[in-house]
Amino acid sequence: MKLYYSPGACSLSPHIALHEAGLAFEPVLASTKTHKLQDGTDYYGINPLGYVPLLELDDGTLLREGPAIVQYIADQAPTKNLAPANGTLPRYRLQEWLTFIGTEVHKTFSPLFRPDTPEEYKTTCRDKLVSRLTWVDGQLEGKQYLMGEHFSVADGYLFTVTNWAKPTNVDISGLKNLLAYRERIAARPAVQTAMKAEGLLK
Ligand SMILES: N[C@@H](CCC(=O)N[C@@H](CS)C(=O)NCC(=O)O)C(=O)O
Repeated sequence: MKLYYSPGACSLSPHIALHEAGLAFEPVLASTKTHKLQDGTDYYGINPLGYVPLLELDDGTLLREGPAIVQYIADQAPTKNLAPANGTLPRYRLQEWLTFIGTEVHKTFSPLFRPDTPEEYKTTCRDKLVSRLTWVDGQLEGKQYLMGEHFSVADGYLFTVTNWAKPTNVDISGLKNLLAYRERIAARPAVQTAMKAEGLLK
């Protein structure tokens, strides 16, 4: 498999999932700025949408969209318990989290990275993020992970997008459960390996 990624982008979530799953893969850097690979290949020729993550399976099949990609990865390593079994209520709970993180958190951060976003709208995004993450903070009360006692691919995704709070000036300093949870995730060997591979940690 190949994972097309950009350092620190949302592709860190499947990057973490691949290491948690212990699967063999090749990371391929695709710049979200130039939309080129390191060898100069036009990334639009591989993913016409131009964004990461993108997972290329061994038979050349391309899988897009972070929440779908991390569930695919989890299902390749069922003994690692990165996602509950398909068709069970806990699996829908995981999908509920992945959808929430994607639509309510990830995509509210995105405008904060764009230089052309009006400041007024950036304030709206920051307020919405604090409100959504305050709700997450309450959900984490008394829990190790989003799904309870076990780390799941939703945790890798939430960790990835909340990494962006600092560079975008979203104040999560009062969210004690979320901060403690982030420390727990950051300490995981697979998370450290993925972050080192992306040059985010020494
Ligand atoms: N819907 C996609 C969104 C992915 C996305 O927003 N990727 C960003 C990085 S976090 C990106 O590659 N942006 C560059 C671009 O859109 O050209 C998913 O959830 O996988």
